[in-house]
Amino acid sequence: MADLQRAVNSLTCLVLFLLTSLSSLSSRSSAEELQWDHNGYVLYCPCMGRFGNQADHFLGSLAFAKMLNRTLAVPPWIVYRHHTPPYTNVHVPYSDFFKLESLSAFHRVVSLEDFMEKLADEHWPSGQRNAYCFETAALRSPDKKSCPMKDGNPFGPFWDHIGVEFDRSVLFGGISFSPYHQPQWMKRFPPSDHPVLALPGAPAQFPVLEEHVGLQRFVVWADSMAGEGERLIADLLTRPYVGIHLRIGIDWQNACRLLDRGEVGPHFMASPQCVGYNRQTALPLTSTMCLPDLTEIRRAVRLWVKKTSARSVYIATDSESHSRDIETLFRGKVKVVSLQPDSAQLDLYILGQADHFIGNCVSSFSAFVKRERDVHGLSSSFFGMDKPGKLSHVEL
Ligand code: GFB
Repeated sequence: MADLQRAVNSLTCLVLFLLTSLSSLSSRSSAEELQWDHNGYVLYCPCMGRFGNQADHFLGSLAFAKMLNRTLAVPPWIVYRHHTPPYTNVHVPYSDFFKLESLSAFHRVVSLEDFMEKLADEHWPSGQRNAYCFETAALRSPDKKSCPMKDGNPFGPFWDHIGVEFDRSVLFGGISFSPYHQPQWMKRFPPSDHPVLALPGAPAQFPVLEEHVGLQRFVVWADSMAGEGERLIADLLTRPYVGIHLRIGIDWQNACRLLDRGEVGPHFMASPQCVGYNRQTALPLTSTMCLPDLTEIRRAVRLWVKKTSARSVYIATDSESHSRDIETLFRGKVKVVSLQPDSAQLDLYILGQADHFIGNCVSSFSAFVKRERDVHGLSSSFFGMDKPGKLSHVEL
């Protein structure tokens, strides 16, 4: 009798186990299946600038999608590999660098790749693919009525990579991407008639608006990137370490000349991050802040190494690292490390984790690091500005 009872018990356990497994399997597969969002989608090409510029635009686009209550189709990053193989643009899925799921805490997203692979055939088929752009942008086309979606690089290669041809253009004017025009967007482009808003560029401003800076907290490094970054930090650096970003290459020298010639004011590229967003009260932007010379680099590094009792310095650079000059400052007592990583994102990761960061106020590459550090309450300064002003953060 006892044996029979044991057998029944085991059978019951087995049935329960099978039922639980089956139900978890079915809920997993239904969760993984992408459902079409009847509130519509926003698609765009991150066609302006390199990583830092694209990241600024990404935050604004995320806010725009939320404002219209549409799912954001998160585009891949465009990496320009014109000097190294494959000598062309590389389209890197968002999730190679960052966790897509962390964005969902703020708003609904899908990767553009998944959108195309799993949703587009049925819900946005060829023949029904509208392009949306400002009338002024269409004026550049031969017939003055077509959105320049695929004109030139990186536009053409981007949409080719995604596998999209556009069938028709829908033009608009008199509206901007700001919340002020939200009602007009909803009225003009209801998702029932315009399910997919595909735009030639990001529906966002550059640099990122002050109210969107805080969205950086939803941009979380992928485990693979964090793992590789942590391994490098553990192998090469001794804490505390100061991370510095030397943006001093030839393109940057040319850009900073505009400032020297007085052709731009204090608001120049990413500079609102340190001079302040308010144009009336913006602090002066000096040429040292844009292009620090060796004297300034040495001064700032010496100051922050001393302040933080740093035992190593990590130099990320687009050009010369000046590591010898920095080493001699400390007579071998501070370890100076500079990699030439294949992926610029590893530099960003290591700078983000430093005990103190000295960035370039005008560079959006530095701005990415500064925003991330602000999220985690880590200290940052800029060359030519030891005490950057506080932003009047609007929490999102
Ligand atoms: O990121 P980004 O938009 O910042 O462009 P800016 C600069 C690019 O240069 C980065 C490389 O995306 C990297 O590919 N780079 C710069 C670096 N600094 C470093 C570094 O420390 N380490 C590594 N590994 N790579 C804007 C450009 O740059 O500058 C615009 O987006 C334009 O297209 C303008 O050229 C003048 O805001 O600094």
